[in-house]
Amino acid sequence: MSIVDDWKNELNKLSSGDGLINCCGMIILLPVLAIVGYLLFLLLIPTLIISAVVITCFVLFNYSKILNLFFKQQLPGAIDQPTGDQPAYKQYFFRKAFIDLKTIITENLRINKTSILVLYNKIKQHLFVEDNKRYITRPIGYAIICAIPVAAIIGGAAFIGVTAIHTLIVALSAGTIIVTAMVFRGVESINMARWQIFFACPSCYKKFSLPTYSCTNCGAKHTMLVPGQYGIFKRKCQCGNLLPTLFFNGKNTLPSECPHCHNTLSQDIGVAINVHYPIVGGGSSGKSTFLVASMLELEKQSKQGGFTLSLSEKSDLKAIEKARDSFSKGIILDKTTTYKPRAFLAKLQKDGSKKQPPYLIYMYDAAGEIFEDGERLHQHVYFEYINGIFFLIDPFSIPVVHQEFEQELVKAGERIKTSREQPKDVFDRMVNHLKQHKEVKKQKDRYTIPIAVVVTKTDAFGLESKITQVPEQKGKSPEEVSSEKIRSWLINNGEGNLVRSIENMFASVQYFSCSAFGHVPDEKSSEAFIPKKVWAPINWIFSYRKIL
Ligand SMILES: Nc1nc2c(ncn2[C@@H]2O[C@H](COP(=O)(O)OP(=O)(O)O)[C@@H](O)[C@H]2O)c(=O)[nH]1
Ligand SMILES: [Mg+2]
Ligand SMILES: [Zn+2]
Ligand SMILES: [Zn+2]
Repeated sequence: MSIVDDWKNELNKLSSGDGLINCCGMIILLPVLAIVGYLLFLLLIPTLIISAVVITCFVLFNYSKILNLFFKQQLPGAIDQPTGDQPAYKQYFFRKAFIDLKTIITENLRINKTSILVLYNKIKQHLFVEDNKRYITRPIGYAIICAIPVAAIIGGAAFIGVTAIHTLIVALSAGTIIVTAMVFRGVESINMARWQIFFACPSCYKKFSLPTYSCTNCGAKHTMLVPGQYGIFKRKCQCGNLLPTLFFNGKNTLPSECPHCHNTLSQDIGVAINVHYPIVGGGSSGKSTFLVASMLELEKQSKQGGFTLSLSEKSDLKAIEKARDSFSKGIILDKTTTYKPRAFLAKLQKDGSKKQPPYLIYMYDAAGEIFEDGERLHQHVYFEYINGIFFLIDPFSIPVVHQEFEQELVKAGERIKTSREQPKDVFDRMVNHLKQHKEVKKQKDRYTIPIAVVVTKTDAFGLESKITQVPEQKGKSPEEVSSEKIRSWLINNGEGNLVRSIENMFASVQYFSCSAFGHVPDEKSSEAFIPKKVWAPINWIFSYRKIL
């Protein structure tokens, strides 16, 4: 029997009887009813309050119970797993927190619902029994039943409140983490920009925003190892290994590769100030030999103090060791030593400048003939970020000079191999190529990057003394005088057009002469090669970026 039927029966029982009795009954009943009603009303208010408090306490108690499970990591579905585009675990507040929040809400709802049902049943059991206390217990029961919806609303509000606070904490924490991560990312970007550091691949020459890093434990590839959803300072790899996300805590010590060509990258890329210099010249003008000689010169200079030189790539180290050996025996470098599809990397750390990052010099062996070939143009993409050019001129590729030494050259044979390409042709092709790279800065129509024009192989036929025989000019530094002399020599030998073109296109030009070998190679002699005047153009170009 329902509570309402029960109530009707009571009324029916009270209202049975006839006229007068009924009337008397009513007279007695009305004040009684009024008193009962009043008592019920009095009862209802505290009942409402008590029930609301009890239910709110229930909600909070249930929430704390679930929270306890959460802290003990016994929540259902507590197992975390790697998600997103990185092989790593997202930071708690970016994945797990939301799963936990959902679990906490559903669990809370379930427990609260059960609790209310239990309460309702208890009321029914204890307050609606057919005994002689029923005139007291029932009104209390009814009062409680009336209070339940009100209490449920208050309890619901408490539930929503608790959940909202929880959600807010999760959202705020996630927000704080993202902001902190962005700050650290920003600091590192600003630091890189301050030193003009960027990522450039020495193999495919493409610029990129971040290398792909590999986990030292499982080898998983992390394409976006930066502070963020996966962690601020460290991230947990799929294997559980913690990986640093910033350079200041050792990110660059992780194995890394170029995101385009997947070639391995040196640890110094991204943390050293990178500067890029192509060595441009026609085939056999002496580029590869000049590159090797310049490295040996750098090594020699570093031994005299002022800076430390280190080669970060194994292949470069091997090439230099082989070259050093050849030079010490006066043997011409073989093609395998001089063949260089990758940029040569040399790291220079100035003494006493620990606050400043070291310099990472990229030297490119830029064969002139490649400029002709459209398909291989991509091989020169580094032209967009070069800091200077070494433009090599094989003196014997100048028609006038070639003619002058024709007989000697025939006699020398392979000992003095000459370039077949005229320097002007190589220069024009290079400039055409440079024009395609709009990023290369210009001022008043002239490129601002310095160009060192280097006449090579001056050991042959007493060329060095011939060049320096040009009359001296007063009031200039030895370097300027030397530059003037070489410039005049070029003009006097029919390269006036080339000189004018160079000076029309570049704002900073200096002329140099050198011998990468120091003397004409001779198979019968093992006299060591000691590069002559190779240092001057390097020193001059480096001065534009204050490298030394
Ligand atoms: N005499 C002399 N020969 C040189 C010098 N530098 C390079 N060569 C020779 O010139 C030829 C071409 O040199 P290489 O460096 O391979 O030129 P690349 O094709 O421009 O890389 C080789 O036979 C070298 O031995 C130099 O300073 N003196
Ligand atoms: Mg070469
Ligand atoms: Zn690459
Ligand atoms: Zn791993």
